[in-house]
Amino acid sequence: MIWLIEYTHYQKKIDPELATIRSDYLKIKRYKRDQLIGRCAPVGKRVYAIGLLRLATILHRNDVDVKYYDFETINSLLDDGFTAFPDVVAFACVCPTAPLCAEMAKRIKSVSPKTVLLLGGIHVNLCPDETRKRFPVFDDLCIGYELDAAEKLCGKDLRQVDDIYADYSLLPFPLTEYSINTFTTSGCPFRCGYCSDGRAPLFKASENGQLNILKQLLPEKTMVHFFDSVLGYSTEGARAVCRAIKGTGHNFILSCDMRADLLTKELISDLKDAGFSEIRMGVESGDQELLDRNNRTLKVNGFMEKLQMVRDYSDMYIALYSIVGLPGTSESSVGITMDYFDRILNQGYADEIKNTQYVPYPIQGVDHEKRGVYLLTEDWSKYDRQSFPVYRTDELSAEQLWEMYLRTARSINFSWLKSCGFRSYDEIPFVDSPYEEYMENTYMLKEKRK
Ligand code: B12
Ligand code: SF4
Repeated sequence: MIWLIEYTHYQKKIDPELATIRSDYLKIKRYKRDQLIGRCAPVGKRVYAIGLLRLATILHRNDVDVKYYDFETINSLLDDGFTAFPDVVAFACVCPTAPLCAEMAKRIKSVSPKTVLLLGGIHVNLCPDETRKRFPVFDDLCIGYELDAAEKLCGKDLRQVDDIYADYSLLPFPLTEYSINTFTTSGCPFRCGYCSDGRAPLFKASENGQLNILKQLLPEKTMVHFFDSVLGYSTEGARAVCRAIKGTGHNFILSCDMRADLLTKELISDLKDAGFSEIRMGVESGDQELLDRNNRTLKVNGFMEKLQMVRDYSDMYIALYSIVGLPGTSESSVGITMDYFDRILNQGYADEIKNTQYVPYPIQGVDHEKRGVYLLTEDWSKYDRQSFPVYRTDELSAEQLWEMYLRTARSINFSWLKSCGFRSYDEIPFVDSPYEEYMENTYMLKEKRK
């Protein structure tokens, strides 16, 4: 018997100032989305790891006795004195949860010394040697993807299953309790300097994101997000995905991540036709020099043209991702970026800008110092996008980076508020609840706004 434990998200208390900024952000977001998209079915609070679920499915289809758990359940079992752990327990982690998996593994080892403990997931694939060294509690690491990873996990050759899918019935809770993420392709054919998605192998999953199955399990108007690094890998690939999605006859509210330079007017119409209400694109920064330094090929002007094209050919909600703290960030680049974002929001080029922090995740063979990034702590549990920076750059200290992150977030909120016609957060008409997104589920926003 093998137990798989999903530990790719976790609960963490965030800085009170950031919590205030985020709660303002979620308030405007609720208002704006209600206006432009309308209400969706209630959002589930749980998170599943579709990669781990695919492994569980491969094992199950090969008659391996396997169970998928979330980390909260295992914590409760341990707290209650449970000792009957199976022969093998394997964890899926991301960088900040690797130390948490190790803590849990130690607790399991202490009550069930014979259980073989394994660690897998994206972080293990990106940084195997250092992870092995730091966490000797694991009997082994499971490096690899899909069938290859499943074989390492159970230690035997498995029957080839060429149509790998995620069997949602293997999840411990009903699917309606989860927020729904899906994908059609893994990995990314591009190589932006700040991102590791291009290091995952390219492989294709179901072209319609399994909407044909999800349709039978979820209510109408459920929000479903496609997280492909690059939808369909190309414009033509994305158009094929749209056709496949349309063919399912779903009635969901769809969003997808999209690389702006792939957009054509035909693709925009196809996205709309397939039922996409929202597209999310990386704007990252408004400073061309900074973007060049980080290998971003799409120019600032070209990006604006793409936004205009989406406006001209659809009524999709446009959300943008920005990153503060890329190598080369300075007072001046942050100033340029805040002005640029103000223009984007107030001239109606986009409906939302999500502000995140750059985090230099450890990647074997990559020397961050060569890019002007110097790590200040080796504690991986702090490597998340909401905590105080774990690094400094040639140009800025960690304190300055943090201050610029908060300043940019505040400025985006204010520009956004203004673009909605309000001068203060109190002017936003009463909404029953702030917008719910995974941040709210996983980070504890206990601090109230003063
Ligand atoms: C969807 C997603 C989310 C979703 C859902 C997470 C989930 N549980 O699935 C949400 C929005 C919740 C999320 C949150 C975060 N995420 Co995220 N997320 C992704 C995303 C877009 C897709 C992940 C995915 O499902 N990939 C597809 C599957 C098939 O691949 P996979 O997960 O790698 O799994 C395969 C293998 O790794 C392996 N495998 C996986 N697990 C295991 C376990 C075992 C035992 C074995 C043998 C093998 C194995 O087999 C799988 C099948 O092939 C990736 C980026 C990307 N495009 O991959 C980022 C990514 C995984 N996220 C990342 C991060 C950092 C986070 C956050 C920590 C960010 C933050 N806010 O600080 C948060 C978590 C915060 C919190 N407090 O909860 C990073 C991880 C970086 C790293 N080096 O660890 C990534 C890579 C993004 C990036 N480029 O920086 N995320
Ligand atoms: S930022 Fe986007 S396009 Fe660039 S490597 Fe990452 S996923 Fe690919």
